[in-house]
Amino acid sequence: MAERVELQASDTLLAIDVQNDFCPGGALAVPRGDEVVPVMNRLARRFRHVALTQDWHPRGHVSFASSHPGRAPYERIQVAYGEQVLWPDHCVPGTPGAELHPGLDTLAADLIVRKGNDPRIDSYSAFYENDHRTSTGLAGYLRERGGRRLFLAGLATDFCVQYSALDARREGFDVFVVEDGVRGIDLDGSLAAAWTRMAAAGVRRVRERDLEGHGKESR
Ligand code: VGL
Ligand code: ZN
Repeated sequence: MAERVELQASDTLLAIDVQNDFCPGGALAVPRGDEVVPVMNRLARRFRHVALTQDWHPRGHVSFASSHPGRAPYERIQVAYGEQVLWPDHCVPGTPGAELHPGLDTLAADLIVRKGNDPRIDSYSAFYENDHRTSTGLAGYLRERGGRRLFLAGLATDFCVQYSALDARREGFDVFVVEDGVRGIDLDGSLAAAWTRMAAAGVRRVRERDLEGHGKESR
């Protein structure tokens, strides 16, 4: 059942990894990933607070298959903090793939969080790197600003959106994922598993049209 949600001035829109490498033509293209851009732009106009994330990996990053001789993208290996999926090189600072999608309206954003900048640790989540211990500081930033509701959209549903949503719940936020504002990679059923795990954690699944009102006007 769709629920209707009235937007409030203290709500934050968290736009996850809307970067060229995750869009068609990019190094780690999410099918139809670019379709989140117009949704995100419409959403951004309705929130007082917008934070963006960028996946940001130095060359030789542990998550790159190219860093592990003999390994291919989408294989899994064991690293210090557990299992790691190996990816094509992506979101390397200074490359066009790391840039936010050129159609994304970033002017309203208060903050850009970059994650995965440690060559030894991957970071799907906007809050914690994949060792689940190293914080990006985002939870503290959001708490200091006061709101407790986060609305997530972006790429990819089953990786960075999912990990961010689950960590946000652990940090005590009320979390909504805007389903028409996300697209998934779907590696071995990971997309359905992600929705199941998010629901079990109390993440609420909404559509753009279920959101009512305008956080910007309810000052
Ligand atoms: C992502 C795989 C590797 C994502 C980032 O943004 O979902 N997925 N790095
Ligand atoms: Zn990455």
